[in-house]
Amino acid sequence: MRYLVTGGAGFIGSNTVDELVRRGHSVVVLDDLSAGKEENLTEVRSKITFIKGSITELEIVQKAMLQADYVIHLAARASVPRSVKDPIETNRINVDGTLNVLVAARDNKVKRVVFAASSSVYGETPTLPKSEDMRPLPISPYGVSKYVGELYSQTFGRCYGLENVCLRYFNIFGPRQDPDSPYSGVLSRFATAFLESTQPVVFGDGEQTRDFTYVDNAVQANILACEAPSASGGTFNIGTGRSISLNQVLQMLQNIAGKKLAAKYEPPREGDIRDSLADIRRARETLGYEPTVMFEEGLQRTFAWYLAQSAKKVAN
Ligand code: UD2
Repeated sequence: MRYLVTGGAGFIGSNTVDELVRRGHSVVVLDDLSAGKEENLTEVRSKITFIKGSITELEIVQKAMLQADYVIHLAARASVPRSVKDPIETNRINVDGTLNVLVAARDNKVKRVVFAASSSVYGETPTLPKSEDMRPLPISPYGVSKYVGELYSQTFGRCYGLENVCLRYFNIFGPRQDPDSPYSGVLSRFATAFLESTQPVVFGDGEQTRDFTYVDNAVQANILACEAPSASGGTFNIGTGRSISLNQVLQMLQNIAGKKLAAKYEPPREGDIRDSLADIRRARETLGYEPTVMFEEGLQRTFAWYLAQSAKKVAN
């Protein structure tokens, strides 16, 4: 099968591409390298087609889409605080860009589009765990942009018969998550703070909770979502079904890294959700999804990866 992975040079994208290549599929990556890195694709570079370009340009998306069977649409401007700072840019990439992907998928008659949605669509709905039949109430422009992406995907199913699946990822982390931007995911920031013995910064009191999900689980979900026979039109939470607070994460990292670091507590971020936890029953039942790497093991693997990366840097 031929897969187009938008954002395929990014963190979740490149991990997905590795697995698709391992399974013998043909893969096209469309990535503008605004967040992704070509080095994430080093191991598979000779086996894939890489197109440097943005989903905001319909012509390029159309070109990348040629002969695709499945599209895994991951290209996005991630980050809640970044969307609070610049909602127009988040909308341009996440909403307009997604619309381009859907139009090109429709025109090229692809079998199915899998859209990377987000747990942020739930916003401050009080009930935990979050289940897909709860009404979304996003509290950040990022959450809105991901919700609109879902609505567009499903509407393309209804209007044009385009098969689609929306995956609400819950805080994915793991190797290749970029730690270098102020908007990077918290685990990449914390892990590198422990490596470099700098102070991890906690926004708020650290008692907020997340269903941190190791990237292999998201990769599994992406591929299942393309293949599962009765999944089209569906929205699925992709998490682990367990959550943990930032303070607990810091405690675990102290044990893994074998050092104690005092965190620096700063005011909470605008647009932040307090607690997040996935009900994953629907993904289990319809996609056959089952998280294979739970949090602690994922954190150990992730820390080991950042450690190896920094050793490589020193060696060069
Ligand atoms: C949201 C989504 C997630 C994904 C992601 C993409 C939720 C619950 N999750 O992640 O599914 O779509 O957006 O960007 O909406 N923090 C610190 N110190 C730091 C960095 C962050 O304390 O150095 C805090 C931050 O204030 C938040 C928590 O850590 O309370 C998680 O932040 P994040 O940016 O890693 O992810 P989050 O939850 O915004």
